[in-house]
Amino acid sequence: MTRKWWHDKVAYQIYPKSFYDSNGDGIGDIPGIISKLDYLQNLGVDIIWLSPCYQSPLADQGYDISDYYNIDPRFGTMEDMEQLISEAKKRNMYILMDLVINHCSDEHEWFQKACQDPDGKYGNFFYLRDKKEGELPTNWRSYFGGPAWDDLPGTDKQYLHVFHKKQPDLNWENPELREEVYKNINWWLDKGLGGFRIDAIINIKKALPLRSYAPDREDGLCSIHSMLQEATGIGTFLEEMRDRTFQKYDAFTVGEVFDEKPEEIQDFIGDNGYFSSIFDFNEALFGGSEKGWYDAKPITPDDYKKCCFEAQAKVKNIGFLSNIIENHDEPRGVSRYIPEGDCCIESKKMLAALNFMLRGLPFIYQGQELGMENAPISSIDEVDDISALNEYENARNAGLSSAEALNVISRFSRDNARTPMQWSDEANAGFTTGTPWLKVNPNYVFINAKAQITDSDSVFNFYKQLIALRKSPVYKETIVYGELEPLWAERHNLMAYYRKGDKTLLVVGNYQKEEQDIVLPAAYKNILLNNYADIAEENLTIRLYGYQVLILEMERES
Ligand code: TEU
Ligand code: CA
Repeated sequence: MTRKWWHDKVAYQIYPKSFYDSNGDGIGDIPGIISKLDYLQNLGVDIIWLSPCYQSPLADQGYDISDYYNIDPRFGTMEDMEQLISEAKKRNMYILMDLVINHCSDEHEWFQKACQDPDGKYGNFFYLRDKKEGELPTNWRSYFGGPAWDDLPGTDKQYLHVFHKKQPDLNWENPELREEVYKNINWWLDKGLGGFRIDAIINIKKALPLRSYAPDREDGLCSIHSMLQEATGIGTFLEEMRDRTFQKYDAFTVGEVFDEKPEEIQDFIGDNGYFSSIFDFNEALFGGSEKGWYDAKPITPDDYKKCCFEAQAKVKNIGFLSNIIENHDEPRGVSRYIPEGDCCIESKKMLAALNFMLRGLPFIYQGQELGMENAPISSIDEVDDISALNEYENARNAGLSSAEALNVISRFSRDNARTPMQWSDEANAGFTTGTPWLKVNPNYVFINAKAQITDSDSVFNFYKQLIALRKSPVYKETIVYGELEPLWAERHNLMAYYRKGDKTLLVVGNYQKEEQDIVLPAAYKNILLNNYADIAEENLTIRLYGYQVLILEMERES
């Protein structure tokens, strides 16, 4: 594996709308991000991924772009963006933007022109089909519910949108469209971006000719996955994109890739892969159901461990996974992966260490470093997320009561991760002096950055230690490149693995509130991290406290 400049880095995702509001309009913005760069530098972050802040009607919070060359005024100006890039550079940090190229907004000029002249140049930028009475071009169900086809305004045609109807899919089969995409990517890279996080990329290749598949719900529609499973040849597009853009700049790219097959790992993230890295969604996808959120199965500690190890085994040392416990589409990791009722400082730190020490690139989502939790909702009217609103309907249609459906939504809503960042115990968690666009989680009075920065036992300072450890000259080689080898994989509520490089490290977490004994295979040399003040040991036996996590440097095996 060729070594790359980004391998030893730590990445952090910012959801601009909810990070920090600099002008009191209740919406986070780029000047707000600039003012918090020192906070991120203090934490130890090197790479910052911004969720979209391009011009957008915000139907899907910026994942619906109406102008790829402009910043939405709600987030700031192009000068602000340039300043962010240069301020980051001064701190040896890199900015990644979100590359949303499966679809644009229906308010994008291309779509407007397609409506005016569907048979002209821009009609071919989209998937258009003649409208037939009582029959859709295909029976696909969009990810956000309902048919994936809608009427193309002012015409006798329909257009495809695998996400929301305000997100028309771009036709990647058209070379003219691809040229426009590459031009835009290079334009941004010329501004000094470090690279991109690449949105929903697996959807760009449709199985042709477009056709219907067996329905999988009462609505007679089928999941987009039925089509994607049959689609082949995405590699041709991704190779072309890499060669025409990222490669020339040695940019870092991380793909939002689902459903990749083991034999495809090399193509995606091997040397000269389509992307630098892809996210590991194995844990997030666990328990998911074709029927929807209401039918999802909760994940146990043993499942969590198994998912992590599976993902690691699939990638081995072919490339680098990007490891997450949450992002802007998922519930908070601590609320999801820690058994109900057990969410506390110790268990949050345990989850942090188990995830952070995996082989790959750690990504922290804003507020994760504080142990931010899911947000309580008391009524469906409080929900903003279009995906959650659809899943609520879906659950109701399946017969759940409104209280039951609300319960489902509060577990999975994307709003859980989108509530404002908790900076302090002042009004609105110090996020804004105005009215926040989304309700602040009331627990900000005790979970906030200000309190945690000065508390040496805080989750924040634990993350800071984890980051420092990854960067320490002594352990870096092992933590970044060392192999991962599971230990005691069959033990219940225990997750342990070695990282073996020029040093041998053992990471072990007691994934339950009850104590649990382990017998070390060999003596340890150093305790690199411990979420408790002490360690209960006798010879090689350690009695782990509830949710205790240890990172031990072991004696080298001969
Ligand atoms: O998400 C892609 C994706 O596959 C979604 O279906 C995701 O699983 C869903 O949001 C869960 O409810 C990306 C972005 O991360 C997401 O925020 C956007 O809404 C979506 O693409 C469309 O751009
Ligand atoms: Ca603002």
